[in-house]
Amino acid sequence: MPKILFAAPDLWDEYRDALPLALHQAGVVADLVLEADPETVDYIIYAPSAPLQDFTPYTRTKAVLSLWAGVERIVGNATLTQPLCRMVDPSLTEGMVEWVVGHTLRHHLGMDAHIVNPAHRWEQIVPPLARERPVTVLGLGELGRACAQVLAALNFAVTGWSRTPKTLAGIRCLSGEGGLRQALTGAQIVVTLLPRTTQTENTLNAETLALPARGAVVLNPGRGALIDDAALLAALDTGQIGHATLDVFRVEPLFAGHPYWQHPRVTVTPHIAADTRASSAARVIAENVRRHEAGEALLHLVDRARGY
Ligand code: NDP
Ligand code: OXD
Repeated sequence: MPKILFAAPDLWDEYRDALPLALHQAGVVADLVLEADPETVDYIIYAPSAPLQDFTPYTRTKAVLSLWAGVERIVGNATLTQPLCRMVDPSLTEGMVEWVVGHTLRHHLGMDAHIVNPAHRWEQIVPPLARERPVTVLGLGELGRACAQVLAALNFAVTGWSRTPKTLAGIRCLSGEGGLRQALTGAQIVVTLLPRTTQTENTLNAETLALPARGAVVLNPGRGALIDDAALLAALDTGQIGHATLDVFRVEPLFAGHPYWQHPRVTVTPHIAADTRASSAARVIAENVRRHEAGEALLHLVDRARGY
């Protein structure tokens, strides 16, 4: 019977029912524990809050299964030699699509002008149709692709950008360093859904923030480090960027007094764009344990060299 160590004790209340149920439904008979002699552990369920940092003693462990999609805090851990799987979960994707579409529509339709209108001004500013609104999604992975596809289904003029070339119906797909300039030039809404790696750090910087259309909106539900904060604040101050809606930050929680809290053209959401929901995430974990025990390939393996 495989032993599964749930290494994120602060999340146990959310998973104490969901995981046994999911394992049962997957037909996996396992010993699910919160503590164990490392040498006896077959699988580790991990989250960034996990106190576990040294994987060296886990000599028998077959895989580390992350409850988070982003793995930047564990992927470089030199003691981790076991396969690492990240979270790819339909509920996470659904949540991200809702956040991105909601905030895109807020800016596309100019909703703020009507929601906060203390002077009761009757000002008929008709927004363009979505087909006339260029939206660029940086990152065409599990989350970026789903967002781009839903935005395209709403008729937005969507461009997507990724590391490797892609073909997606109804989306202009660009890739590589050369494609970034083209992807950003003239964009009116830019969504960042890249992982944090050494290559993606400061993807939006003083130079690249100058490329979108004047007054463009930045939506960042990816990672704080994708944006050079000082460059973004400067671009907001000049009006080159009209608004930034930010869900993720270099240091979280965003500290009181951070310029983003004060800026009139910044909306802060507190890393809630897409939460990992225990019931569906537990099914992803259980399926991976089932697969590995059955000799099938693990799903959602992280490529250490790529960093995501
Ligand atoms: P994926 O790994 O599925 O996709 C990553 C995408 O980024 C891929 O398209 C990849 O290109 C692209 N990419 C990576 N590096 C580069 C680069 N150097 N240049 C161009 N493109 C690059 O990740 P997900 O879509 O699942 O998640 C994206 C991120 O979203 C996570 O890493 C995490 O940081 C964040 N996230 C935030 C949440 C929140 O609540 N705010 C919740 C969950 C995730 P290619 O396809 O060619 O490999
Ligand atoms: C994740 C996140 O990576 O919540 O799963 O940001």
